[in-house]
Amino acid sequence: MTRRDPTPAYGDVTGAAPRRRRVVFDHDGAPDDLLSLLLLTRYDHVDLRGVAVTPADCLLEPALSATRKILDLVGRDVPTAAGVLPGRNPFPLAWRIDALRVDALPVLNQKDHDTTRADRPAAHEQLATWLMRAPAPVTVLATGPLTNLARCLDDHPRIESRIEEVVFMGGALDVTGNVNQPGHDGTAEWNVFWDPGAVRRVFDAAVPITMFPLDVTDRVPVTPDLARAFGRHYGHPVSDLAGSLLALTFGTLETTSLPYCCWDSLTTSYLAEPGICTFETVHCDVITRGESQGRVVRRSGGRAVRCARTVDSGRFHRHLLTMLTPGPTPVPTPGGRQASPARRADVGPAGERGG
Ligand code: AGV
Ligand code: CA
Repeated sequence: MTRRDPTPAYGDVTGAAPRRRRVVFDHDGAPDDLLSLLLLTRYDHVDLRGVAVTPADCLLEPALSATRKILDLVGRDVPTAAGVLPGRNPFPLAWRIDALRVDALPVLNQKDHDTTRADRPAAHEQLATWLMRAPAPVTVLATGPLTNLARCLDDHPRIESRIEEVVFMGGALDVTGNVNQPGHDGTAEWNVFWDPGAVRRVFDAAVPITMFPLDVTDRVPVTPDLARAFGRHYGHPVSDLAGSLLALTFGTLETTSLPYCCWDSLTTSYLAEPGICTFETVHCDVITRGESQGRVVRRSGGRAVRCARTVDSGRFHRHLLTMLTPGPTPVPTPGGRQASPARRADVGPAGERGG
């Protein structure tokens, strides 16, 4: 398989307006994925062409329902699709049920929603259609496993040339993984572990890949200060939802001894403010069998992947607050300093802001 060098025209890192992108989003329904969806809808320069839900870190039905309710809340008419492909290593049910809680949040149930919408065709088929129909190559943002994309590449090899960049939350390069399962050595990150073969398939494709491994996402845990900052904007649907999604992550440290991080939302922020992180090109491989399955390793001669290496966590927090709250607010920074956001999104109530 030929490999294109992963050097696409990345967004400006100097703070100027990000370039326009067509985006297809494939997420797996955890609170952080749904926060990412909300964030993505606030980016004026992003033309969101479809949202697929992978049934990995969620129960499919409530995650799909919550996805549609979020799009409806912000007045966006974007097609959705249900992932039907299984992963090899299931997520803990205790995490997957979070989607039921999100789907029941009052802010997402201000009116009756149509629950009879058809979910066909399945996400991996729909993905091909979205990519082929777009007038120019599309960014695939994946904050869950790469199962749909991998199958789509197998079934429709022509889509390769329709992909501008794959932006993926996954992997753990020089840090410990977050999989704590019998028979596993703990070196893998969950999105890769769920379907290691899918990551191998995407690594084999001639598409530029930008990856956000645990090395960098470990640096952006959900903090009480960040979650509470949204309370100051109580009454604004977008801020309420953002704060509620963050609140739902509390208790993770107590039950798993690892913090809940802004894994997916940091990855998503790259589309708007790529300068929040710095990057390094790493030659990678993925282990697909045995006790290290799902581990992404450095290997000379391996697949070149652009990996996020450092993050300005204060800037990331300001980004979230700027994009997801309606008005000026003191923005807490990790060092306790106060900084004012550079730009603020219009975060009006449902329907105020069209797609
Ligand atoms: O490994 C991080 C990925 C991200 O895409 N997910 C959560 C984010 O959506 C899996 C995950 C790891 N630890 C978790 C996870 C936890 N404690 N709770 C829920 N999901
Ligand atoms: Ca996820």
